[in-house]
Order: sequence, then C-alpha cells, then structure tokens
Amino acid sequence: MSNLFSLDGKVALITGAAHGIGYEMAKSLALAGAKIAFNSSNLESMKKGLESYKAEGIDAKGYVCDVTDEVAVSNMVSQIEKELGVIDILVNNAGIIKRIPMCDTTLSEFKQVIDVDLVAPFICAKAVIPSMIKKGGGKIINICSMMSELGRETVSAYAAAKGGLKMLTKNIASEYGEYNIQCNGIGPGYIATSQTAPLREKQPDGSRHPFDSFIISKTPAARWGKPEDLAGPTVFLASNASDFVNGHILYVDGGILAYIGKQPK
Ligand code: NAP
Ligand code: GCO
Repeated sequence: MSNLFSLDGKVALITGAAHGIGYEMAKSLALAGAKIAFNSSNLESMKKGLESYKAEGIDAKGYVCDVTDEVAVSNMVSQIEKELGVIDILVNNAGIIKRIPMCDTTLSEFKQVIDVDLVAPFICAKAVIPSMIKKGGGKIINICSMMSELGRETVSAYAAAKGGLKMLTKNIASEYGEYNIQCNGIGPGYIATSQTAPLREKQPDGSRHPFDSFIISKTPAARWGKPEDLAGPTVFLASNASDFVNGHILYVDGGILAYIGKQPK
C-alpha cells in the first residue's frame, strides 16, 4: 500500500511555502519522498523558510519569485528543471486576502487579489504542463477555499478568485486529462495561519474574537483546522493513489460545508 502513496523520485513545486499551509503541505510531500522547491515573494521570507526546512532535515530549494509575473515564473521553472529535474507536482498555494466591504474595495485592490489567487495559478500551471506532457504525466493541486462555494461579507475579490480557481481546476482536468495530468483542488476550511490571525485575535477583555466563536459554532469538528490537517489529502492528490481522481475539489473543512448550523435552543 505504501507504494501507492510514495513520491520517491518526484519533484514538487509548492508556491508560497515558506510558512503556513504551503509549508506544511511541502513537508508532507517531502516525508513521502519528493524533492521540494518552493518560492516566496521576498528574500527574507524565503531565507526563514529555508531555515525551517533545514531544522526539519528537509533539503528544500527556495526561490524568490512573484507568482503574478509570468517571466519570473518561467525562469524559476527552468531553474528548478536544471537543479532538481522536471516538476511532477505543482501545488498552487500562494494566496492573499483583503477583507473590505465590496463597495469600498478599489478596482486595483480587487484586481490584486484576482492576480495572486486566480491568474497566478494559471501562469504556474501553464509553465509546468508542457514538460509534464513530455514526461508522461503530472499532478496539479490548486488551493481553493470555503469561498469557492460560499460568500460572506467583505471578501468579494477572494470569493470571486477562489470560485474561479475551482473552475480553472476543472478545466485543466478536462483539457489535459488525456495526457495523464490530474488537476484537483483542496478547499481548506478555517485554518489557523497568519492569513486568519486577525479573525482569531483576543478581545481587550481576553475573550474570543466573535468571528473565532462563529467559526467554532459553524464547524462540526468544533475547532479551527491546523495546517497539518492538510498533509494526508495533499499526499493523496500528489501520488498514484489518486490517478483516476481528476477535476475534484477535496474540502478539508471539519464538516463546515455539510452543516446547516446549530439549531436555536
Ligand atoms: P499565509 O501564511 O499568508 O501564506 C500565503 C503565502 O502566499 C505566503 O507564503 C506568501 O509568500 C505567498 N504569496 C502571497 N503573494 C505572493 C506573490 N505575489 N508571489 C509569491 N508568493 C506569494 O496564508 P495561508 O493561510 O497559509 O494560505 C495559503 C493558501 O491557502 C492561500 O491560497 C489561502 O488563500 C489558502 N487558504 C487559507 C485558508 C486559511 O484558513 N488559512 C483557508 C482556505 C484557503 P511570503 O513567503 O512572501 O509571505
Ligand atoms: C475569511 C477567511 C477565509 C479563509 C478560507 C476559508 O476572511 O473568511 O480568511 O477566506 O481564509 O479561505 O476557506
């Protein structure tokens, strides 16, 4: 059975994996045998990331690359091919959020979120697919969200981008499935990382942030997710164990999307 999940000899690029969800996903791929390449938007974060991998005994390669810059992504991919080999697994994880009521969101803010969360996965997938085809296959995992399915106040650009990313996932699966490329999504629920830190900040009186309590009540598991909760699903979607799974979004949300909510007492 372990052969089915083994990533021995595979090369994985995980975008935005110096910390947070990307870092934990990369660690799980490394533990399954893959060679790891990751990028950050800046040098300081990339160096910190490299130190974290080193402390875990993982020999990762770090790059500084803005995922919205097509030329920079293409250069990074060529460099990874030279240094580690053809990329077998791409995890489109880099992402940002802006929490602003829609009518107060400027066009440039809206476009910035769409660029990082939707356009960049297109750029990165386009950069790796030709070599995957030549090699005979590959795996692309797009990090979606609860907001690929649900809306909420203040996250219009993020929801539009993550909803679009769900459909980009299905389209890549449709277009490149015949080349043995599987493109699936992971839709994390509410995970405790720097992205969601403002939603978990303690109140001045020490009590929970109202959004924190709201998420606990909306989640059947009654807790926030941890980045480690994504390890198993990531290895599954990166390995031969998922060779006939294509265009699927695997929600890892402690049950949020299945739940109508607590009935009033
Ligand atoms: P995070 O800790 O803020 O990580 C985001 C990563 O994206 C960082 O590593 C950052 O790089 C990178 N990044 C942002 N813009 C970039 C750019 N232009 N070029 C290159 N890298 C860029 O947040 P996270 O919670 O781990 O989020 C990771 C992914 O999961 C995101 O796509 C997010 O939307 C998604 N997600 C998160 C949650 C959650 O509850 N936390 C739930 C569902 C989905 P630096 O190293 O430079 O900082
Ligand atoms: C928010 C959150 C979410 C989560 C996540 C949910 O403000 O509602 O930040 O968008 O980060 O994507 O799956």
